[in-house]
Amino acid sequence: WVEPVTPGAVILRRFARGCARELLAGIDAVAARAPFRQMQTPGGFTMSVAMTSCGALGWVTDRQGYRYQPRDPQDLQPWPLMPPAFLTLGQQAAESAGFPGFMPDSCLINRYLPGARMALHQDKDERDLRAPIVSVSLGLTARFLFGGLSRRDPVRQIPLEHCDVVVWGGPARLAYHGIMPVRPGEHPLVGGVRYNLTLRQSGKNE
Ligand code: MD3
Ligand code: FE
Repeated sequence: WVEPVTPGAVILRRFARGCARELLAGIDAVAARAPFRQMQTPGGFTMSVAMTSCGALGWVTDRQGYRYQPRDPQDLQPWPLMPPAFLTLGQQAAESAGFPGFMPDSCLINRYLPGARMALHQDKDERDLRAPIVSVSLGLTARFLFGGLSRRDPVRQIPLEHCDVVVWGGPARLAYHGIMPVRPGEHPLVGGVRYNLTLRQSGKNE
């Protein structure tokens, strides 16, 4: 079922149910080549979320700043190819939400162990902010924080559960958002962890 969040954003509850195992196999395949790592923020803090990427470009952060780059900074190799199941799901979700022609060139994979969180932020490192972002939650439930276009706008908490897919586009694309610390638990398929895939069109398309 479809749950509107705000203009431009919809939650497709359980949309990934049919492909969860394939997505998890894709995560394992990517992580075998480009392991999860906790990156440094430009301010020098270590992120509690561990990340890796696949596709033509991957999102990285270090003391130099945030950016997308074609190679993994750990081994200077190109990022792993995007698993076909990621691309198919992302395109189907975007289309269902009213964004046909979504061509993601990057998927950031976030891994949350208990206690990991993501502070309120905007995603604005992508070159074309007209393209939506598709996010897929797997494993432990998270309390997602959703604010407005200003950091001072009120923040809502929305639970995101296993196989929920959210499409963020239009006026929601630059909204502040984050994740509360993940609580310990055990998911029958995924174990004691939460994964989030975010499919992005990070470079220029045309
Ligand atoms: C709203 N990830 O990777 S997904 C991120 O669950 C990120 O790992 C969170 O925020 C996570 O940048 C939240 C939901 C999400 C992703 C991108 C958005 C919400 C968004 C972009 C714009 C607005
Ligand atoms: Fe984000």
